[in-house]
Amino acid sequence: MKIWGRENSTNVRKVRWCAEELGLEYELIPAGGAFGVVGTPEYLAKNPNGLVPCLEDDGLVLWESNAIVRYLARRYGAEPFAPADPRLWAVGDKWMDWASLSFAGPFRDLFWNLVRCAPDRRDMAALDAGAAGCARLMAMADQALREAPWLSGAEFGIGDIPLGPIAYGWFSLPIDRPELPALEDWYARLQARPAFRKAVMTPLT
Ligand SMILES: N[C@@H](CCC(=O)N[C@@H](CS)C(=O)NCC(=O)O)C(=O)O
Repeated sequence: MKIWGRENSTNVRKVRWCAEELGLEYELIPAGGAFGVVGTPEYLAKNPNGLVPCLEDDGLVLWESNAIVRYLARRYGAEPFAPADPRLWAVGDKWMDWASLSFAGPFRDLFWNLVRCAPDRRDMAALDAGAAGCARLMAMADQALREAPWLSGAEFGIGDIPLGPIAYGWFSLPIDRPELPALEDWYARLQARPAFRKAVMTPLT
């Protein structure tokens, strides 16, 4: 199994974390950002988006991080990580799509301006809007985590994966955060997982 990507990418973190949770062996091929590769004809033939991550496994080439997580869970996972009940899949799917679609804009605005931008080039309006957007969305996750221990329900599952790397960034950034006890408890339980520490808690750059 091969995964193209860079360790500091939120979307690559998801895929690596899932692979680590499942105990899979894979080769991480550095790509994206300073590594380049993503613009080469060979890479574009695999992933025409020119983005990371990209997976190759047993003849299958797959891009889109959530699709890769679902594939790995279905192919290599077992209960409760990969539940047989379609209703449990649906709960995980909902949080996966929500974390990716709703958080993409606010988290990018917050993270890029704080971490990847020189201080004198920061767009403070975008940064503030991103911080407010992330806080509002995290409060939604906190509410859900008051009702069930995991976003996936009673057990840890794929629904928890996409928010994990975003939460790592959010809890690590030097920003004001609202008090969200259920989310903090969930994040503490993520940090206790060796797979999370290995694949997600890499330097924030
Ligand atoms: N929807 C895609 C988004 C992929 C994406 O935006 N990847 C970013 C890194 S998080 C990327 O490739 N950026 C360009 C680069 O690293 O060169 C997915 O979830 O896989």
